[in-house]
Amino acid sequence: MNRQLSIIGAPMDLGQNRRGVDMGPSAIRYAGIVERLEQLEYDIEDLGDVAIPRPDRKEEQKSHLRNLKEVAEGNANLARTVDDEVNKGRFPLIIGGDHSIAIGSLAGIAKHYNQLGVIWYDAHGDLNTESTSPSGNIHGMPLAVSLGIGHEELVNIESYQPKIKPENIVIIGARSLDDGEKELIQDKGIKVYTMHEIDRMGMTSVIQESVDYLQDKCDGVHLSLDLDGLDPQDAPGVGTPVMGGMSYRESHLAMEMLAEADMITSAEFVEVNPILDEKNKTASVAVGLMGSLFGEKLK
Ligand code: B3U
Ligand code: MN
Ligand code: MN
Repeated sequence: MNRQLSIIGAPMDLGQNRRGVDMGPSAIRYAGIVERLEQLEYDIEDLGDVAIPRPDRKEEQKSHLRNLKEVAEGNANLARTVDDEVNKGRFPLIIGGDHSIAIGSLAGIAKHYNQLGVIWYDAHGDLNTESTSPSGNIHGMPLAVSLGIGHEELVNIESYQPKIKPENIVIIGARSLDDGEKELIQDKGIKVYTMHEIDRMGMTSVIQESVDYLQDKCDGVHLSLDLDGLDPQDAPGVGTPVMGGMSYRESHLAMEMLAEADMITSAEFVEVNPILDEKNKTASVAVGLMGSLFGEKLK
Protein backbone atom coordinates (compact mmCIF):
# COMPACT_ATOMS: atom_id res chain seq x y z
CA MET A 1 0.00 0.00 0.00
CA ASN A 2 1.13 3.51 -0.86
CA ARG A 3 2.11 5.05 2.51
CA GLN A 4 1.47 8.63 1.37
CA LEU A 5 -2.14 9.63 1.78
CA SER A 6 -3.82 12.84 0.72
CA ILE A 7 -7.22 13.50 2.23
CA ILE A 8 -9.43 15.60 -0.05
CA GLY A 9 -12.81 16.87 1.13
CA ALA A 10 -15.60 17.33 -1.40
CA PRO A 11 -18.47 19.08 0.39
CA MET A 12 -21.00 18.49 -2.37
CA ASP A 13 -24.73 18.34 -1.69
CA LEU A 14 -26.05 19.37 -5.11
CA GLY A 15 -26.23 15.88 -6.57
CA GLN A 16 -29.35 15.11 -4.55
CA ASN A 17 -32.03 16.99 -2.64
CA ARG A 18 -31.36 16.51 1.06
CA ARG A 19 -29.28 19.21 2.65
CA GLY A 20 -26.53 18.35 5.12
CA VAL A 21 -24.35 15.91 3.18
CA ASP A 22 -22.04 18.85 2.39
CA MET A 23 -21.03 18.62 6.06
CA GLY A 24 -19.88 15.03 5.57
CA PRO A 25 -16.18 15.95 5.30
CA SER A 26 -16.34 17.88 8.61
CA ALA A 27 -18.14 15.02 10.33
CA ILE A 28 -15.55 12.51 9.11
CA ARG A 29 -12.70 14.74 10.28
CA TYR A 30 -14.44 15.21 13.64
CA ALA A 31 -14.71 11.41 13.91
CA GLY A 32 -10.91 11.29 13.83
CA ILE A 33 -9.84 10.26 10.35
CA VAL A 34 -6.38 11.83 10.58
CA GLU A 35 -5.57 10.46 14.04
CA ARG A 36 -6.83 6.99 13.12
CA LEU A 37 -4.70 6.73 10.01
CA GLU A 38 -1.66 8.36 11.60
CA GLN A 39 -1.63 5.50 14.10
CA LEU A 40 -1.09 3.22 11.14
CA GLU A 41 2.01 5.21 10.28
CA TYR A 42 0.91 6.83 7.08
CA ASP A 43 2.26 10.13 5.91
CA ILE A 44 -0.97 12.10 5.83
CA GLU A 45 -1.75 15.42 4.31
CA ASP A 46 -5.23 16.83 4.77
CA LEU A 47 -5.69 19.20 1.85
CA GLY A 48 -8.97 20.61 3.15
CA ASP A 49 -11.98 20.91 0.89
CA VAL A 50 -12.24 21.63 -2.82
CA ALA A 51 -14.50 24.50 -3.88
CA ILE A 52 -18.10 23.57 -4.62
CA PRO A 53 -20.18 26.39 -6.13
CA ARG A 54 -23.44 27.46 -4.56
CA PRO A 55 -26.45 27.12 -6.85
CA ASP A 56 -28.04 30.16 -8.37
CA ARG A 57 -31.36 30.07 -6.53
CA LYS A 58 -33.11 32.22 -9.08
CA GLU A 59 -32.04 30.32 -12.13
CA GLU A 60 -34.71 27.94 -13.32
CA GLN A 61 -33.83 24.28 -13.68
CA LYS A 62 -33.74 23.81 -17.41
CA SER A 63 -33.15 20.10 -17.49
CA HIS A 64 -33.98 16.96 -15.59
CA LEU A 65 -30.45 17.10 -14.22
CA ARG A 66 -30.62 18.95 -10.93
CA ASN A 67 -27.86 21.59 -10.50
CA LEU A 68 -26.01 20.36 -13.60
CA LYS A 69 -23.75 23.39 -13.98
CA GLU A 70 -22.68 23.50 -10.34
CA VAL A 71 -22.17 19.74 -10.07
CA ALA A 72 -20.02 19.81 -13.22
CA GLU A 73 -17.93 22.72 -11.94
CA GLY A 74 -17.41 21.25 -8.47
CA ASN A 75 -16.36 17.94 -10.01
CA ALA A 76 -13.96 19.66 -12.39
CA ASN A 77 -12.31 21.28 -9.33
CA LEU A 78 -12.12 17.93 -7.56
CA ALA A 79 -10.69 16.20 -10.64
CA ARG A 80 -7.82 18.71 -10.83
CA THR A 81 -6.90 18.28 -7.17
CA VAL A 82 -7.06 14.48 -7.39
CA ASP A 83 -4.97 14.50 -10.57
CA ASP A 84 -2.29 16.61 -8.84
CA GLU A 85 -2.06 14.21 -5.90
CA VAL A 86 -1.77 11.13 -8.13
CA ASN A 87 0.93 12.96 -10.09
CA LYS A 88 2.84 13.43 -6.83
CA GLY A 89 2.62 9.67 -6.24
CA ARG A 90 0.17 10.05 -3.35
CA PHE A 91 -2.95 7.96 -2.63
CA PRO A 92 -6.06 10.14 -2.95
CA LEU A 93 -8.60 9.51 -0.17
CA ILE A 94 -11.66 11.55 -1.04
CA ILE A 95 -14.37 12.23 1.54
CA GLY A 96 -17.88 13.37 0.53
CA GLY A 97 -20.22 14.81 -0.07
CA ASP A 98 -22.86 13.04 -2.14
CA HIS A 99 -21.90 10.33 -4.60
CA SER A 100 -21.87 12.66 -7.60
CA ILE A 101 -18.27 13.42 -6.55
CA ALA A 102 -17.20 10.07 -7.96
CA ILE A 103 -17.44 11.79 -11.36
CA GLY A 104 -14.59 14.12 -10.42
CA SER A 105 -12.59 11.53 -8.48
CA LEU A 106 -12.58 9.12 -11.41
CA ALA A 107 -11.88 11.90 -13.91
CA GLY A 108 -8.73 12.79 -11.94
CA ILE A 109 -7.61 9.20 -11.31
CA ALA A 110 -8.44 7.18 -14.42
CA LYS A 111 -6.05 9.01 -16.78
CA HIS A 112 -3.17 7.55 -14.78
CA TYR A 113 -4.17 3.95 -15.52
CA ASN A 114 -4.75 1.86 -18.63
CA GLN A 115 -7.24 -0.45 -16.94
CA LEU A 116 -8.62 1.14 -13.81
CA GLY A 117 -10.80 -1.21 -11.80
CA VAL A 118 -13.65 0.09 -9.67
CA ILE A 119 -15.34 -1.49 -6.67
CA TRP A 120 -18.70 0.23 -6.15
CA TYR A 121 -19.94 -0.57 -2.63
CA ASP A 122 -23.50 0.76 -2.62
CA ALA A 123 -27.20 -0.04 -2.18
CA HIS A 124 -27.66 1.56 -5.60
CA GLY A 125 -26.15 1.12 -9.05
CA ASP A 126 -25.67 4.83 -9.74
CA LEU A 127 -26.04 3.92 -13.41
CA ASN A 128 -28.87 6.28 -14.31
CA THR A 129 -28.92 8.80 -17.14
CA GLU A 130 -31.02 11.87 -17.66
CA SER A 131 -33.64 9.72 -19.36
CA THR A 132 -33.71 6.75 -16.95
CA SER A 133 -33.37 8.69 -13.68
CA PRO A 134 -36.53 8.74 -11.58
CA SER A 135 -35.26 11.72 -9.58
CA GLY A 136 -33.00 13.90 -11.74
CA ASN A 137 -30.40 13.56 -8.96
CA ILE A 138 -26.87 13.33 -10.33
CA HIS A 139 -25.69 11.24 -7.36
CA GLY A 140 -27.63 8.40 -9.01
CA MET A 141 -25.57 8.73 -12.21
CA PRO A 142 -21.78 8.80 -11.54
CA LEU A 143 -21.02 5.23 -12.62
CA ALA A 144 -22.85 5.72 -15.94
CA VAL A 145 -21.10 9.07 -16.46
CA SER A 146 -17.71 7.43 -15.85
CA LEU A 147 -18.57 4.87 -18.55
CA GLY A 148 -19.10 7.82 -20.90
CA ILE A 149 -22.89 7.59 -20.74
CA GLY A 150 -24.60 10.83 -19.75
CA HIS A 151 -24.65 14.56 -20.26
CA GLU A 152 -21.63 15.89 -22.19
CA GLU A 153 -20.81 18.42 -19.47
CA LEU A 154 -20.32 15.53 -17.06
CA VAL A 155 -18.73 12.86 -19.26
CA ASN A 156 -16.15 15.29 -20.68
CA ILE A 157 -14.65 16.51 -17.41
CA GLU A 158 -10.84 16.54 -17.85
CA SER A 159 -11.50 16.22 -21.60
CA TYR A 160 -11.43 12.47 -22.07
CA GLN A 161 -13.94 9.67 -21.98
CA PRO A 162 -14.81 7.07 -20.99
CA LYS A 163 -12.96 6.98 -17.69
CA ILE A 164 -13.56 3.29 -17.03
CA LYS A 165 -14.65 0.12 -18.83
CA PRO A 166 -17.66 -2.00 -17.92
CA GLU A 167 -15.59 -5.17 -17.55
CA ASN A 168 -13.46 -3.50 -14.85
CA ILE A 169 -16.37 -2.73 -12.52
CA VAL A 170 -17.73 -4.71 -9.59
CA ILE A 171 -20.85 -3.49 -7.79
CA ILE A 172 -21.31 -4.88 -4.28
CA GLY A 173 -24.43 -4.59 -2.12
CA ALA A 174 -27.00 -3.51 -4.71
CA ARG A 175 -30.60 -3.79 -3.60
CA SER A 176 -32.30 -0.79 -5.20
CA LEU A 177 -31.80 -0.76 -8.97
CA ASP A 178 -34.01 1.18 -11.39
CA ASP A 179 -35.21 -0.48 -14.61
CA GLY A 180 -32.86 1.53 -16.82
CA GLU A 181 -29.95 0.57 -14.58
CA LYS A 182 -30.79 -3.12 -14.82
CA GLU A 183 -30.84 -2.81 -18.61
CA LEU A 184 -27.45 -1.12 -18.65
CA ILE A 185 -26.00 -3.81 -16.37
CA GLN A 186 -27.29 -6.52 -18.76
CA ASP A 187 -26.21 -4.65 -21.85
CA LYS A 188 -22.66 -3.96 -20.67
CA GLY A 189 -22.18 -7.19 -18.72
CA ILE A 190 -21.32 -5.40 -15.49
CA LYS A 191 -20.52 -7.69 -12.55
CA VAL A 192 -22.95 -7.16 -9.69
CA TYR A 193 -23.17 -8.86 -6.31
CA THR A 194 -26.61 -8.02 -4.97
CA MET A 195 -27.63 -8.71 -1.36
CA HIS A 196 -28.94 -12.05 -2.63
CA GLU A 197 -25.45 -13.18 -3.64
CA ILE A 198 -23.93 -11.76 -0.46
CA ASP A 199 -26.43 -13.74 1.64
CA ARG A 200 -25.94 -16.92 -0.36
CA MET A 201 -22.18 -16.86 -0.84
CA GLY A 202 -21.07 -14.87 2.18
CA MET A 203 -18.94 -11.76 2.05
CA THR A 204 -15.70 -13.75 2.10
CA SER A 205 -16.43 -15.36 -1.26
CA VAL A 206 -17.85 -12.16 -2.74
CA ILE A 207 -14.66 -10.24 -2.00
CA GLN A 208 -12.40 -13.13 -2.99
CA GLU A 209 -14.18 -13.40 -6.35
CA SER A 210 -14.07 -9.64 -6.83
CA VAL A 211 -10.34 -9.56 -6.14
CA ASP A 212 -9.76 -12.46 -8.55
CA TYR A 213 -11.94 -10.77 -11.17
CA LEU A 214 -10.00 -7.49 -11.09
CA GLN A 215 -6.50 -8.38 -9.96
CA ASP A 216 -4.89 -9.61 -13.17
CA LYS A 217 -6.53 -7.30 -15.67
CA CYS A 218 -6.36 -4.01 -13.75
CA ASP A 219 -3.35 -1.79 -13.05
CA GLY A 220 -5.16 0.07 -10.25
CA VAL A 221 -8.44 -0.23 -8.36
CA HIS A 222 -10.57 2.61 -7.01
CA LEU A 223 -12.89 1.86 -4.08
CA SER A 224 -16.05 3.97 -4.12
CA LEU A 225 -17.86 3.32 -0.86
CA ASP A 226 -21.34 4.76 -0.39
CA LEU A 227 -22.29 4.52 3.30
CA ASP A 228 -25.85 3.61 2.24
CA GLY A 229 -24.40 0.27 1.13
CA LEU A 230 -24.44 -0.58 4.81
CA ASP A 231 -27.66 -1.40 6.59
CA PRO A 232 -29.37 1.74 7.94
CA GLN A 233 -29.11 0.27 11.46
CA ASP A 234 -25.34 0.55 11.21
CA ALA A 235 -25.19 3.70 9.05
CA PRO A 236 -28.33 5.78 9.64
CA GLY A 237 -26.89 9.11 8.53
CA VAL A 238 -27.48 8.81 4.78
CA GLY A 239 -29.95 10.50 2.44
CA THR A 240 -31.47 7.41 0.85
CA PRO A 241 -31.35 4.50 3.29
CA VAL A 242 -32.39 1.08 1.98
CA MET A 243 -33.19 -1.74 4.40
CA GLY A 244 -31.44 -5.08 4.26
CA GLY A 245 -27.91 -3.86 3.68
CA MET A 246 -24.45 -5.08 4.47
CA SER A 247 -23.64 -5.16 8.15
CA TYR A 248 -20.92 -3.36 10.04
CA ARG A 249 -19.12 -6.68 10.43
CA GLU A 250 -19.43 -7.71 6.79
CA SER A 251 -18.17 -4.30 5.75
CA HIS A 252 -15.12 -4.49 8.01
CA LEU A 253 -14.40 -7.96 6.68
CA ALA A 254 -14.62 -6.60 3.13
CA MET A 255 -12.19 -3.76 3.92
CA GLU A 256 -9.77 -6.13 5.70
CA MET A 257 -9.76 -8.50 2.75
CA LEU A 258 -9.10 -5.61 0.37
CA ALA A 259 -6.21 -4.55 2.62
CA GLU A 260 -4.80 -8.08 2.49
CA ALA A 261 -5.14 -8.15 -1.30
CA ASP A 262 -3.16 -4.89 -1.40
CA MET A 263 -4.87 -3.77 -4.60
CA ILE A 264 -6.66 -0.49 -3.81
CA THR A 265 -4.92 2.57 -5.25
CA SER A 266 -7.50 5.28 -4.47
CA ALA A 267 -10.73 5.49 -2.45
CA GLU A 268 -13.70 7.63 -1.60
CA PHE A 269 -16.24 7.47 1.22
CA VAL A 270 -19.48 9.27 0.41
CA GLU A 271 -23.01 10.16 1.48
CA VAL A 272 -22.32 10.77 5.19
CA ASN A 273 -25.02 13.24 6.26
CA PRO A 274 -24.46 14.41 9.86
CA ILE A 275 -27.88 16.10 10.02
CA LEU A 276 -29.60 12.75 9.49
CA ASP A 277 -27.11 10.88 11.68
CA GLU A 278 -27.27 9.64 15.27
CA LYS A 279 -24.41 11.25 17.22
CA ASN A 280 -21.98 11.07 14.30
CA LYS A 281 -22.34 7.28 14.16
CA THR A 282 -22.13 7.05 10.37
CA ALA A 283 -19.03 9.24 10.17
CA SER A 284 -17.43 7.07 12.88
CA VAL A 285 -18.33 3.93 10.95
CA ALA A 286 -16.74 5.48 7.85
CA VAL A 287 -13.53 6.21 9.75
CA GLY A 288 -13.52 2.71 11.21
CA LEU A 289 -13.86 1.21 7.73
CA MET A 290 -10.96 3.35 6.54
CA GLY A 291 -8.93 1.96 9.43
CA SER A 292 -9.60 -1.56 8.16
CA LEU A 293 -8.98 -0.63 4.52
CA PHE A 294 -5.62 0.89 5.45
CA GLY A 295 -4.51 -2.16 7.36
CA GLU A 296 -5.42 -1.88 11.04
CA LYS A 297 -5.70 -5.63 11.31
CA LEU A 298 -2.43 -6.24 9.53
CA LYS A 299 -0.46 -4.12 11.94
N1 B3U B 1 -31.66 5.22 -8.10
C1 B3U B 1 -32.32 6.39 -7.55
C2 B3U B 1 -32.03 6.54 -6.06
C3 B3U B 1 -30.65 6.75 -5.64
C4 B3U B 1 -29.48 6.58 -6.32
N2 B3U B 1 -28.47 6.86 -5.49
C5 B3U B 1 -28.97 7.17 -4.36
N3 B3U B 1 -30.28 7.13 -4.41
N4 B3U B 1 -28.27 7.46 -3.23
C6 B3U B 1 -31.93 7.66 -8.33
O1 B3U B 1 -32.42 8.73 -7.95
O2 B3U B 1 -31.19 7.58 -9.29
MN1 MN C 1 -24.14 5.84 -4.49
MN1 MN D 1 -26.38 4.63 -2.62
